[in-house]
Amino acid sequence: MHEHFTKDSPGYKAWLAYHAPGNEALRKKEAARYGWIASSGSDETAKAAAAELIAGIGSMLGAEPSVLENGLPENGIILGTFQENGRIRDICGDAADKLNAEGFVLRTSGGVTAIGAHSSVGVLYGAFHLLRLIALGRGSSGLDMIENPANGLRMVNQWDNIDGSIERGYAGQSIFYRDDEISYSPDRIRDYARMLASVGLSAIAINNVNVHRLETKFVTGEYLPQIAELASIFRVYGVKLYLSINFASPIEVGGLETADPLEPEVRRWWRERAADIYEAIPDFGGFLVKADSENRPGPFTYDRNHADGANMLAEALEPYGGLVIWRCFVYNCKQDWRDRSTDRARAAYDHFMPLDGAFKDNVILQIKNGPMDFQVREPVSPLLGAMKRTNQLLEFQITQEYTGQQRHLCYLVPQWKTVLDFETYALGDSSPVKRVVDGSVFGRRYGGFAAVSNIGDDMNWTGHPLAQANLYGYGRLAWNPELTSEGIAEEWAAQAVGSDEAAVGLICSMLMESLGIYEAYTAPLGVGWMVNPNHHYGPNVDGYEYDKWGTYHFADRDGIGVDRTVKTGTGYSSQYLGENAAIYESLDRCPDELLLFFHHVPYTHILKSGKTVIQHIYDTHFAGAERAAALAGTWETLRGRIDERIYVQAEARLRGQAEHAKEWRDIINTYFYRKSGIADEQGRTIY
Ligand code: GCV
Repeated sequence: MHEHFTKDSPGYKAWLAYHAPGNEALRKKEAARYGWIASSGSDETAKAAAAELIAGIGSMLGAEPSVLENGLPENGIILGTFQENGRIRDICGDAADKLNAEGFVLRTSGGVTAIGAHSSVGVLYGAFHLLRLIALGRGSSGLDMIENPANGLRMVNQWDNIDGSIERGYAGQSIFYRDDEISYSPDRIRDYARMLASVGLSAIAINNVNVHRLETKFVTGEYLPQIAELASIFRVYGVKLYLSINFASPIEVGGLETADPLEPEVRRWWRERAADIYEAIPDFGGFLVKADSENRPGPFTYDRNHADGANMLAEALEPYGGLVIWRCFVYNCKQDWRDRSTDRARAAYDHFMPLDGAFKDNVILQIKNGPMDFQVREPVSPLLGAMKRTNQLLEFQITQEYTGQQRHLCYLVPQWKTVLDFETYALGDSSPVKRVVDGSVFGRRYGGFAAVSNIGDDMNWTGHPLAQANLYGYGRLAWNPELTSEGIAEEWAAQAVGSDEAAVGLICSMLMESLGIYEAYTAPLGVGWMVNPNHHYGPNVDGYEYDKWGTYHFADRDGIGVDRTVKTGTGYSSQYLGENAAIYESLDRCPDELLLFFHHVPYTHILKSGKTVIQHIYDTHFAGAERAAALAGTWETLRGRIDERIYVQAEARLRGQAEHAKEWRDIINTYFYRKSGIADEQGRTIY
């Protein structure tokens, strides 16, 4: 069992801490407004919504609202579905017609605030939103708002293994598994479900996409009863459970001799598994599949393509409304450095673009946001927007595998916003990525966001307490990609840290600066990698240059960068549509921040900024290390103004980051000084 679990641990309540607002007058006003609560829903989700309001309002406003079974006093909250409650329907009026199945209306009429929706989960989302408004001091005046989630699928992927480890996890062990067993605290799972639902997340794959021996059996009767129990906890909060499956399961647990997707006995085996799963979990979400990727089995073994593999599984899940989420992270992981034509960045497009239109309707392709692998800076995957007849899900990585592993502060929301706002030119010039993946550009039925979660059993969930902002922000963006990075940072900090406005302001400024700082002292100008192979932490400029999983920057004494042009390189730039292809192909037009992703240039090449590449490397690395030290300094000014225990958790990490940034600075600067022989114009210390 998970013995150290306690809800009073610092950071445990995350953004659901429900701090009392600092402004006493406001608190009194709101307490008067929300004095009672009447809920008409009787299912578990409706009850959870009411319970959350009671606890949250009690904690923030000083008195729990009274629960009304009958009668309608003046100042309070009435919540429920339009079907169940005529009063709510009347208050919400025709706003109800503008809602989809998960949306909600918040509307005040006289002293009554109604939370109305077509479904209990919509009501739950409305309750969490009202609590958020109260926490932010925005709940005191009359409300009139309609919210629908922009994306149908809003998912997290746990890369958790049954031995309790988490692939790329930086916040302790799994909250789901321990010592080769499914083992968890129901309370902790419930609190995770609450956190997910509070930002509108609605789906979870509970095991690693690299499906090992025991996890392969999750689709069998040996594990299904326990998995069904987990599903029932998540169900209350509107979160559907998915399983990552092993493509070779028919062989490994089914005793068949093949997993060929066109073999009738293999298809039958999967249909039987689907029947068993839906018997145990009637609202099971579906399968998440990593196939023919990084040595995992897949349809290529049988000379079949990915549509053959995905469609076989889709056929098995179809009778129950289940989905197959098929990952596009398929590439040759054994590139030889002499081979300049193989290009990992090209791989997803090269594999999947020819299959556009070949997938069944209940298949969704999950595409990583960048074509390589969650580096701090990559161009947007050209596959997004290219496929017109295929459902698409955008995959982000909340866990900070390449962005400081939750030891460094790196608020990723601005990076995700750049991806979401990227114009794909898929249909004229109004098809940004966010509109492609929500399904609207091509009228697709399914679409949305998936992301690798960053939580573990550390008491504050994410190790670095400020890394909670990434999970929070991911959920908020999946619900509404129009929200701003600053707005999300403010929301998170005010709810998680408390009501000292100046402190919240400082934390927000730290969050907003952090991505740029991390980028400044790590790999330059979009070239990526330069980390230690395997664990991916810390500088190692040639780590991947000389590794069998080769991923290159091609630095030599004359220059650096990967030539991905059509004219002289791998041709990757041609995978983009419209202007994008021309911009990336052109050395003059390519934006500085992606220059070395697309072009191999001499160190003396002049950037748009007016600096040479080599001077840019020196300047950003000196400045990046200084800015990392300044982050730690800013945090020190918060001592005594926020919860001391949270203060201490982050202090140690920020100091460590400042030290580690110096190591990055020195290793990168020395490497390029020795390669190029060109001195720093400012004569600073380079070892
Ligand atoms: C789950 C990267 C990570 C792997 C991960 C893989 C993936 O390569 O380093 O740990 O495997 O991505 O997304 O499947």
